[in-house]
Amino acid sequence: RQLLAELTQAVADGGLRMDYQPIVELGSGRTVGFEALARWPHPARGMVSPVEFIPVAEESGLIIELGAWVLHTSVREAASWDSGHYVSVNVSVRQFHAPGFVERVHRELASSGLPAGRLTLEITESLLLGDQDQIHADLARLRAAGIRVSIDDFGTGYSSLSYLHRVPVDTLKLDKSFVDTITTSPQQHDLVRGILRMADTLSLAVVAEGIETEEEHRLLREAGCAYGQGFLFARPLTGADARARMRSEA
Ligand code: G
Ligand code: G
Ligand code: MN
Ligand code: NA
Repeated sequence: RQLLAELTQAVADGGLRMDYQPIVELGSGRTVGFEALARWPHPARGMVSPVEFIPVAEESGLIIELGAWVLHTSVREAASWDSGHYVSVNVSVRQFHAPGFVERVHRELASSGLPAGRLTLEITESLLLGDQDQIHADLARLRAAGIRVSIDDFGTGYSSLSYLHRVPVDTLKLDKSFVDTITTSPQQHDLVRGILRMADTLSLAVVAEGIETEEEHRLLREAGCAYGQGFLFARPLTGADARARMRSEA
C-alpha cells in the first residue's frame, strides 16, 4: 500500500530514472544497442528494484502511466544518440493491452524523431498466451512500421517451440538461467545449441542475457549466438555513461 502510494508519487514527480545496459555483438564486442531499465532511487529505502515495483505497478494499473513514462523517456534518450544504436524497452502485459498502446508508440517515435528501426519492444512469453489474433495483429502493426519485437526471458515461460514460427517477432532474449548453466551442464549446452539452431531456421536473432564470465561468452559465441548482454560487458549505465561508451567506441 505504502509502496504503491510512494511509487505513484515518484512517477508523477520525476522520481524514477532510466538506466541503459549495453547489448553487444559477441564476435566483435561492439555495442549495438541498449536495454532501458527503470530505476527508483528511493530517498529512504535506497534503490528499489524493478523486480519489486513493476509487479506493484502491474497489479494497481499504475503500469499504464509508468510504462508511458518509460517509453517516452527511453525513446527521447535514444533519439539524442547520433550513433545509430537502438534502444530496447520492456513492455508489460497490461501496458501492451491498454487501449491505444500501439498508437502511443507511433506518437512517441513521431514526436522524438527516433527512426522506428532503432526501437525494440521486449515482450514476455506470457503475453503470447492471451488473445492470439488481437496480439498478433498488434505485433504485426508495430513490425510493419519497422519496430522490432523481442521475447524477453525466452525459455522460462510457455516453452513450446512449435508456436514460434507463427509469432511475429524478431529476436529471442535467451534467459539468464541458460547462460548460468551452459558451462557446467552438457545438457543445457545442448539445449542452448538447439535453441540457436531453431532461431536460425526461423530467422530470429538471439541475445543471450546475463553473461558474466569469459567462459560463458566463449561457449555462446561458438554455439553461434550473435549478441549478448551482461555484467562481463557492462552493467546498466546512466544515460551519460551510455553516451560516453558510444563515444569511446566510435
Ligand atoms: O534491471 P533489473 O535487472 O533489476 O530488472 C529486473 C526486472 O525488471 C527485469 O525483468 C526487467 O525486465 C524489469 N524491468 C526493468 N525495467 C522495466 C521497465 O521499464 N518496464 C517493465 N515493464 N519492466 C522493467
Ligand atoms: O528480465 P530482463 O531481461 O528485462 O532483466 C534484465 C535484468 O538483468 C536487469 O535488471 C539487469 O540489471 C540484469 N542483468 C543484466 N546483466 C546481468 C548479469 O550479467 N548478471 C546478473 N545477475 N544480472 C544481470
Ligand atoms: Mn528485458
Ligand atoms: Na530477461
